[in-house]
Amino acid sequence: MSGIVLHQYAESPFSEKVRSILGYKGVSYQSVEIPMIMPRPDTMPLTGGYRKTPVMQIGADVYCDTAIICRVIDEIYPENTIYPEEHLGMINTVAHWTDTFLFKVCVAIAFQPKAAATNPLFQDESAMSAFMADRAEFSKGSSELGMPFETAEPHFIGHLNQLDQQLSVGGPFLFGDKPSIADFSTYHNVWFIYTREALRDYFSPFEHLMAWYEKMLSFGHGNVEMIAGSEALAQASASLPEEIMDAAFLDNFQAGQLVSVMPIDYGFQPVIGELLAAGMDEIAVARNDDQVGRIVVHFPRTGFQVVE
Ligand SMILES: N[C@@H](CCC(=O)N[C@@H](CS)C(=O)NCC(=O)O)C(=O)O
Repeated sequence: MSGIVLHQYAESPFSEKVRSILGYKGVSYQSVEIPMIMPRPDTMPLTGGYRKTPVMQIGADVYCDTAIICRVIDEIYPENTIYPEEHLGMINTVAHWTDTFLFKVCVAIAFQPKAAATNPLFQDESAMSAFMADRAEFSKGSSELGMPFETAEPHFIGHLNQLDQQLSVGGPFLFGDKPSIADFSTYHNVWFIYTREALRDYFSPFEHLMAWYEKMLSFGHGNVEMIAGSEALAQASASLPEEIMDAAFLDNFQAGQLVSVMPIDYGFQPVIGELLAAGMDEIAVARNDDQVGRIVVHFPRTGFQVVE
């Protein structure tokens, strides 16, 4: 069986969420450092269009969106589950809110003028305009990531304050003694801001939150071997996708239909393929790629739309 290959880049907060879970679980895996902007010639043959970061590959199976990536990692490495059954509904709700609303808030905080002035990416004018043009293309058709800084800041500080208060009386993690997916979703947002030195003062009043953050940081990134994108593509070419057992179909969809799948919030780059599953938790489509052959692309149900 092929192992996990994480396609990610160092500065990506959602990649940090997955790296941290792989660290917590002590997983050995491979990783491809992808460019921060398009083109990504070693990723697109795998996803067939989806371009958010990160993406996880296992042979010829490709997982898009951390909601499914983290769940699949937990299924493969179930020890110390990050989806404890007694809190499952609430933990997933918190994780979803954090990965959508709070992330939106954090984007506005991270790219405020004070932080942009010291961001290494923005020191080179041509790199900065290439990044802005790339993200404009990425966000086309969506206003989701456009929250004004003045709106975002009170939401950000208010939430840090609530987390700090909770952690001062409970913990050590958000839902008890062990970290859950809610901790990892919160962690990558805090990491996104904390790693920008110009913004570190936001955290000074919150010692309990900082103690929690240090614990989360200490999980590290697991045992990672960096590989070239071409090596990942060769693994996909040499593999066949796993068969999907007991595929479910909600919403009147049927096996074999040609569909288009894309996120509902931003990153409206569709993946077109033959529907293999559209159940409560997962959408899967098969595609044939000229370069790597048959690939099955998996998405979480929540946060995605399927169009005939
Ligand atoms: N819901 C997605 C969000 C992923 C996301 O927004 N990732 C950012 C980077 S952290 C992104 O895709 N930026 C544009 C890009 O990398 O092309 C997930 O959970 O994976």
